[in-house]
Amino acid sequence: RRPHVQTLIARELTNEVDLAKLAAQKYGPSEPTIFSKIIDKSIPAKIVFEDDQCLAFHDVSPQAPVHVLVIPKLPIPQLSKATDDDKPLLGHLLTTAKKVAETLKLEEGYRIVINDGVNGAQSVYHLHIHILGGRQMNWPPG
Ligand code: TR5
Repeated sequence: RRPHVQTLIARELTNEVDLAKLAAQKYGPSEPTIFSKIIDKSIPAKIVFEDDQCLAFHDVSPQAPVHVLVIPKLPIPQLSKATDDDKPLLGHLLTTAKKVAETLKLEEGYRIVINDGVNGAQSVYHLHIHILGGRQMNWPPG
């Protein structure tokens, strides 16, 4: 039986290769994205938070005064591919987003967005939570 990702992380067996293999088994084959290079630090990003499961960094093309992305180190391609055993990781991403928003002093509120697939206008197929803040957000979104 394959070890659960949380178990792998706990055992610190999760280098990039392990995570890519695990993701391929779980979600099907997919090309590595630019976010894998941000995780392995082979391209730079303005990182605001990192732990064993996730990374938060400023979006290169900010759509608000504060625009940060929170991503899992496990390359889940998109939310619709996530499974029930990703629940702890998904919960961790959301609570991390909340803590990052606190760190960035978004006391007046902020917008959390996950774009999924073509109709969701997803452009990078590595799950990410957008945190947008520092201005009044509008509704409905475009
Ligand atoms: O459209 P979705 O929801 O998939 O969001 C992808 C986000 O990734 C966009 O807001 C992009 O601006 C952002 N993005 C794309 C690149 C990138 C990035 N954020 C930080 N650093 C980046 N690098 C180095 N390269 C990108 N191609």
